[in-house]
Amino acid sequence: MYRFSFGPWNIHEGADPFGPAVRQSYDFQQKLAVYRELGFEGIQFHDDDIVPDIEQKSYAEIMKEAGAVRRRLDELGLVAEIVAPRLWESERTIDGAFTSNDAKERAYAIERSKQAVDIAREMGTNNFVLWLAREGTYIREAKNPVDSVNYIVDAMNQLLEYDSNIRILIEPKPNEPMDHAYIPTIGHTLALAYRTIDPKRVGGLIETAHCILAGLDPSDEMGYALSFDKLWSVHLNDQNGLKYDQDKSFGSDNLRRAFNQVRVLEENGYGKNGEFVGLDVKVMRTQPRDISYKHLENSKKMFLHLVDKVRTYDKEAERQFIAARDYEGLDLHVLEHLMGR
Ligand code: GLO
Ligand code: MG
Repeated sequence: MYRFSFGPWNIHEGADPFGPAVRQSYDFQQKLAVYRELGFEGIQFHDDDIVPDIEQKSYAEIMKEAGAVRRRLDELGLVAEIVAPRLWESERTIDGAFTSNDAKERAYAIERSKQAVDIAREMGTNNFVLWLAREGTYIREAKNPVDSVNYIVDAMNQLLEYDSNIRILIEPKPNEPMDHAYIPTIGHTLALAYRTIDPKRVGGLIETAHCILAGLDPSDEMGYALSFDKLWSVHLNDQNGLKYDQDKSFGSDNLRRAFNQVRVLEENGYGKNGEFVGLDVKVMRTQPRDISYKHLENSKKMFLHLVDKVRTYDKEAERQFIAARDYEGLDLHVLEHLMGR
């Protein structure tokens, strides 16, 4: 049995860099109702999804509001899967958070992250996600790459020291909003884990689209993390080639690539230690408001259809094709299975 999650930002108003919102917002309580209706149990949170206008509030107010959200989730039978500090929207992190050239801004990023660790504790999760959005450059000369990596390690160490239960899940992404990010792939992520004071508590969250943007295959990236026991969450979605980050519905661009992701997860027992099948999907801007969460429903449905495809796949035939080194035969075997032939 798989458990599914998504973030409240996945139900959105349709604004993009070229045009404003086209749908009225759903408020937080309405979004919680959608989780229940669609059979999702886990919520992926940013600190300010839990406490809006977080920068304007005192620590005591923030913890009080987080406590109230936690009680509401308990009532609804929902759980917080992850908490992530939204470090990329503040006026104080324009040049990056942990890698800003300004020491005051770097200190702010660490303080804000420690506060988000406290929020995670309040929400009952030890999964602390870092999507390192602005830890990179628009032009190479703007930052020192060695110092930048050291700053990220130092920030992680401070967080690991601050709370002995949290574990850090880095969500790598190669670009956007930056031209180049310092931690673009799961390989970079795991190397970083071993430079911290507690490598056991650092792992990864792999997003399909981010792997494709790096020119890599998502199922191989997942396999890499699984071989280290460090795939602690996923953001399944899809992406049509090298362009802006699309966050399409899972399986909608390339069914075979989606099949291979489900296969590597299923065959390696993903979910057996409580990991969620997380989605990070955007609905099309054209979608009417009252059906603007179909992308979530469809992505979950596709995942389950593909679990079925993995379980009914003829592995003995695969073994024979491999033994004969007949990869042309294997290719057709996979395609016909996906086509139901
Ligand atoms: C953007 C990321 C972003 C993160 C989220 C959780 O490209 O995928 O949506 O997943 O902020 O940290
Ligand atoms: Mg993501």
